[in-house]
Amino acid sequence: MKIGIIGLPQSGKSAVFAAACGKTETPPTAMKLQRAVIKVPDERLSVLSDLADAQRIVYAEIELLDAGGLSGSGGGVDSKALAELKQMDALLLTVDSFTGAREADSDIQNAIDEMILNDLAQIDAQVPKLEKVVKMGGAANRAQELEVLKKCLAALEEERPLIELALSDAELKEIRGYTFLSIKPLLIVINIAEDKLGEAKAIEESFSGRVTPHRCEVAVICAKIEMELAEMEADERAEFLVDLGILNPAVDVVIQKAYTLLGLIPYFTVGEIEARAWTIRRGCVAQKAAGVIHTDIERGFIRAEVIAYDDYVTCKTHVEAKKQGKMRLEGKEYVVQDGDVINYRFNV
Ligand SMILES: Nc1nc2c(ncn2[C@@H]2O[C@H](COP(=O)(O)OP(=O)(O)O)[C@@H](O)[C@H]2O)c(=O)[nH]1
Ligand SMILES: [Mg+2]
Repeated sequence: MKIGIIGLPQSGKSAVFAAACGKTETPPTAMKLQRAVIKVPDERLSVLSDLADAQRIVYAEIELLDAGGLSGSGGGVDSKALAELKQMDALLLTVDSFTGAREADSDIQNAIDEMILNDLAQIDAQVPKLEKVVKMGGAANRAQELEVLKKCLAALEEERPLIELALSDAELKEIRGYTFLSIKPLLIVINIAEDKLGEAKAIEESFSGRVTPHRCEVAVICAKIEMELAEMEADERAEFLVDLGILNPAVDVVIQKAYTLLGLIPYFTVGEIEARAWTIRRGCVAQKAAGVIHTDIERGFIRAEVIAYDDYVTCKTHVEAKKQGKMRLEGKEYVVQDGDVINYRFNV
């Protein structure tokens, strides 16, 4: 799962990227594309790890790309960056709200408009071609594709991002071959000044109400402080967080929101060796979820022993959970829930 960071030059893209990777320095601007695999923070894993006395924790991961290239600045779009962005599963837009020199609302709107224009150019060229094909009856199975494209075109012409259409899975499948930008889930990261941290919550609320199409989220961060946090030792960081009056680094919240926005949830496996998060799509059933660990487990699936996270924490061990009737035996069609602790019975 890949997330691309976009935004105006100097809006804090590289700062957010660095903080998310636990790096301390922003790289020279000449280095345009940077990639990193980052861990999705989840406090539940350390709780589980402690309970089971596990040797290690394995977090869920997502891939982050500091891409630039699409900014809403109206300037030319870097074609290499754009090609990369089209491959992303979601976009993260950083907005400068720390210099006081910019209007966050219009920066957001401009970035969304730029995506819309880009998609429009792609669709505009495609619809007449496809209409011809369908009319000639050459490819009956593409009539549906044309339907969906027209629906998209209508939305774009009304200057609405495609994500707002909330297309069904079947519709999305029809246009899988296109790489639209405004269809990607969008996380807007408002980058505020250090002295505004106290207002972070209020700022977040004011933005969530205004600029949120379907599957769009807002997070507020001071990227500069986040980079400082990333630089610190654990003790020092804990102290600093207390001083700031917050529980977790804001960048953790950003990563968690991005993960959720992608429609992903984790389930856990817990043992002496490791406490581990496995990533599935929300709505995934037990047998398919098993395949994330190993295709053998999916193929040979018999039952899933499932303990809800809270029950596990209350009972503290698999054995005790079983004794108290908190371990459920679920079949292959069971819809796995966020935080389920699972042990598979399988046979290969
Ligand atoms: N004061 C302050 N400066 C920031 C913040 N975030 C980024 N900066 C600074 O703004 C400049 C541009 O940030 P950078 O991440 O390189 O922007 P990019 O061009 O979008 O990658 C750098 O000098 C950062 O140190 C912030 O939250 N507060
Ligand atoms: Mg940069």
